[in-house]
Amino acid sequence: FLKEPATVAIVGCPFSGGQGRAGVEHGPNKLISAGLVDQLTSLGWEVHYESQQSFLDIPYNPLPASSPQLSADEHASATVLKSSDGKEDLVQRLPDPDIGRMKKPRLVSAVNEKVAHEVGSIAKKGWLPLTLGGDHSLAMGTIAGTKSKYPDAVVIWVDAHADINTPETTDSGNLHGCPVSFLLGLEGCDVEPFNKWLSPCLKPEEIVYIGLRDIDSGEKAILKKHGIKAYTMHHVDKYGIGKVVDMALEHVNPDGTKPIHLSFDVDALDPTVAPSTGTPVRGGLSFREGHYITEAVAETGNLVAVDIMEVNPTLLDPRSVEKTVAAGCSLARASLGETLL
Ligand code: 4U7
Ligand code: MN
Ligand code: MN
Ligand code: MN
Repeated sequence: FLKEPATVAIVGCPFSGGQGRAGVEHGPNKLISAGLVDQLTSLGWEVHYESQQSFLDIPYNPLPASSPQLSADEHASATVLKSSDGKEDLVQRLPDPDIGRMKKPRLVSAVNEKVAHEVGSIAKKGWLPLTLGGDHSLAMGTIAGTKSKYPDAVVIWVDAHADINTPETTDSGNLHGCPVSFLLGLEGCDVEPFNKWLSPCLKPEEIVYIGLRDIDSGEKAILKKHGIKAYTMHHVDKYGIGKVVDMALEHVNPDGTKPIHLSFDVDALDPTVAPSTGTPVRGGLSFREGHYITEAVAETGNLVAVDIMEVNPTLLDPRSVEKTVAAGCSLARASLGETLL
């Protein structure tokens, strides 16, 4: 089965700035501690993992949790010590007030610009970037990175949510609900600071959704207006996951020749399967349905990038965390061919 690329580079993104619940920044470390590197090595992949991306050198990044408590104002602008590769530096923390409805726009933008470069340079080596989130705003960067190497890449977006709000339609202001709009360049997305580095790189016919069940009314209008194909849980019930995945692949990749970027939000899974995530929605994919998607994508031989997003190991009880982390690792392995004969 193993076609090129047979080298996977894990990009750990300990980032939570695209949403409001702390803890999702611990997702990558938990997935790694669960043994993901060895697991992927056992599948025959050459695995590169050089600890996590340092986002501390981004001046809008909030202070690490270990830092002394500061008032909100101090927190926004303090000059603090960071330690990276053992060295300590002074970092000026800049305030990051809302822009319109968008929360933490400068931070989310700066982190995603880095992620785009990182994922892009991994892809350009012919390796497969496996990004561990972190919140799903990071897909702005991962997909922009994939597109820089493979301009014709298509996206399979597995999620309870469509993540296609714009800076104008978002009610929450959380940018993890908006990455798809920025990638498509929808109305209202040509805004600073994002437009300094991110230009529209995805066409509406190059993305397909599976697993949706919580779509905002503004998002429904956007999906309709742009004719974006979405297989909701209703379709999974009606046709079964096998047919849904066939139809989804046929939609984005009718000739079976295009590179595929799989962006998997673990909240697509039912909360009984992946409870430790920030925005759970009942009525989700079963363990097998989720895995079936990853296996079918692996089987195409066209997979070039994977995101496993929104694992929040600080939510709920230890058993829930263990389940969610195990599911995340297992989805990553299945994407990289574990269950293919
Ligand atoms: B996730 C939401 F309003 N649509 O915009 C929003 F329901 O990456 C949720 O899929 C977004 O977890 C969820 O805030 C983003 C909300
Ligand atoms: Mn998502
Ligand atoms: Mn989601
Ligand atoms: Mn979520």
